[in-house]
Amino acid sequence: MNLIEILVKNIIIVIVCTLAVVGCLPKQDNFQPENAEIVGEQQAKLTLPPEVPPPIEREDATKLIVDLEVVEKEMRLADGVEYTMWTFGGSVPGKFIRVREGDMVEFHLKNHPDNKLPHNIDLHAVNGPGGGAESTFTAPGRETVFSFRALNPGLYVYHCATAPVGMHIANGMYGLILVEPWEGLPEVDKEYYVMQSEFYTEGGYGERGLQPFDMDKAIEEDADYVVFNGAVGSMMNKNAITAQKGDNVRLFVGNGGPNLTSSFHVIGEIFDKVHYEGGSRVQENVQTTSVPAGGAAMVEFITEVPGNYILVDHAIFRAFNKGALATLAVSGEEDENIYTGQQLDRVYQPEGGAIQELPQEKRAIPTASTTEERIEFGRETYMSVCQACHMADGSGIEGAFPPVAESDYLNEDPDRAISAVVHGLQGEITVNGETYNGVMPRQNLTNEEVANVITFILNNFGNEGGEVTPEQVERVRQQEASTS
Ligand code: HEC
Ligand SMILES: [Cu+2]
Repeated sequence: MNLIEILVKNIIIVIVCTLAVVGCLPKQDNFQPENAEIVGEQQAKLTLPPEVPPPIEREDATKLIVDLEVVEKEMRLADGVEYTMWTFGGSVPGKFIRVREGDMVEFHLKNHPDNKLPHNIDLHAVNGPGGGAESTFTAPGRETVFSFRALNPGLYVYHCATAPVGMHIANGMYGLILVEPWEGLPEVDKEYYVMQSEFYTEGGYGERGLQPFDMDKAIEEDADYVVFNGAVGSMMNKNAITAQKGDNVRLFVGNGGPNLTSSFHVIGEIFDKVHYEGGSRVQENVQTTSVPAGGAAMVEFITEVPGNYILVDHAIFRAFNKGALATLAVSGEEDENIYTGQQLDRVYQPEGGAIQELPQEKRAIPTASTTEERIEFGRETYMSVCQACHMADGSGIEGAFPPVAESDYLNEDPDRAISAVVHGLQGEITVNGETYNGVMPRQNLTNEEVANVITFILNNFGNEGGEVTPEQVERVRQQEASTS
């Protein structure tokens, strides 16, 4: 009786297994990507950051053709700062590639004839020597092709691996490829592509002009810029990424390095889910996730409260002094049941109450010869130094950073504004009838730069106009710091 029972059981198991392998249902447990039948072929749709191609809806695995062109060109790194970027697809980071587990990816790497150097590609999603690098060494004016089966679902970095590898990566040659699991990722409302990386330039942060790559700084890991999506402010103001209150947002976060690990954080959000290291496991309720150089993570969260959420590398000097800031703007109705008041306060003043001085750093700045020039140079200083707190339109942040737009505090006595910049400012002040009691750190700017930036503010944002000279700044600098 026992024997018969066992026999029957085994026969049933064998039948069930055979059915599953034959594949009456694309069941996840039995899906074998290497054996998935390839049906037809398709051109992959690639996207520029911060956009992500739509989820894959196909029934079958397919031959997916990816065309990626390397383009070397000058691009904006910060306001007034250009850099010769080497790009995958014309952008830094390179175009986002979305494939599905089981697909046979036919990869075409094209090196534009105007380029100066050979390049290749190492996709971390590839099982095979060099992740494809060995098969894709491509001289200018040539195209190479290789194919790989997408075996491991996850989010992967790709990068150039041509010697000197560090230099090719430092010049912008990285991006993300998503291998969607066969059964797909859970549906969300918004998906964005965010990739951190550093730049090493001969001039310091903000120094104008076309900046060459600095190999010594790169070896020392002494980055001048740490940025999201290839430039300071690439996702701020009118380029901010957006969501509606209540949206489930998924960020595909990568780190191209070449050297630094990102402490990726969104100020005022908690990641409900993190596919840490871009893999299959999910951690829940995470504040900051580590994204190593050459690594990635998928983070998901629901936007409960409207407002601006700032993406940072929480190695915080990188955020406020090297450019690692981006904005997610969430629109919708307030919900006091979840949140009221004091937004952003803790992070903009992480070191507490004392006035701090920024380290001395020399930079070459041009001398303004007209008021117009002063305003123009001042705009650049404002956008690189002041906007982090006072916002691009001068509106400030309620309860934390006073507006410099239509500011009575400023218009009544520009010397007070100069003093705030050269000495720092703390203690209670009243701006347009609102009380602020924060700390503005002393800014390490030359008299010329301060004159420029205050003149810029006076002549913008609905203020009353006027010009501040470097001599006036020097006079205020000699006075005591005002602690109102
Ligand atoms: C780290 C954040 C931060 C940065 C960067 C910053 N400020 Fe401020 N600023 C503040 C805070 C906070 C106050 C209010 C201080 C207080 O409450 O005493 C303030 C006050 C001011 C005021 C006086 C009040 C008003 O709104 O008119 C002016 C003018 C001003 N800042 C200009 C600037 C300029 C120009 C820059 C750039 C060169 C700059 N700030 C950079 C935080 C900042
Ligand atoms: Cu390259």
